[in-house]
Order: sequence, then C-alpha cells, then structure tokens
Amino acid sequence: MKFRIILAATALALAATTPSLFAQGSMHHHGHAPSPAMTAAEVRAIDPGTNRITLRHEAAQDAGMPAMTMAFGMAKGLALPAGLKAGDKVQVRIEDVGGTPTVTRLTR
Ligand SMILES: [Cu+2]
Repeated sequence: MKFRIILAATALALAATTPSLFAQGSMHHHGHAPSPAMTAAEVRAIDPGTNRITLRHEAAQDAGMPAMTMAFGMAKGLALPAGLKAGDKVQVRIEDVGGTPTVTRLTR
C-alpha cells in the first residue's frame, strides 16, 4: 500500500515539474499550418523511375511560385489516378519536403 502511494506522489510531482512537456504537446497540436491549397495544373510528363512528375502549374501562393512548367518530386505513397497521362488536367497540393518542391496530393 505504501508503495502505491509513493508511486502516485511521484507521478504527481513529475506532472507538476514538467508542465512544458504538456504545453509543448498542445502547442504542437494547435500549431500545424493549414494544408496548402490545391493548385490547378496540367500533366506534362510522369517518370515513375525517378519518382518525378512535370507539371505546368498555375500560380501557387503557398509555394511562392508564379505559373510555370517544372518537375516535382512525388511524395511517398502519393496516389495517382488510374491511367494518369500527359495532357491531363489535375489539381495538386505542392509542399516543400526536405527542400524539394513535392506533390503531396493529386486529383483529376
Ligand atoms: Cu513551380
């Protein structure tokens, strides 16, 4: 019995002395930037070998890019619509992944 009381007291003391842990957790939860908006684009080329996709995209405010044609990395596990090919009109989410402009979502 005494042992259980000591454990409970220790847990309380830990909670009281580590408020930053709890604060950090809640800040993280509320601190996520909203997902970047989808940007209209047209597929120019898909290269599964290098996991890259070339798009002619409209201005992407969140990525700070005017309209242009460029190659993007494709995020791990990115689901491409079946039969996607050059010329298809799509909507993409562009995000910086480790310094590489990357398509993290693509819909047709
Ligand atoms: Cu661009």
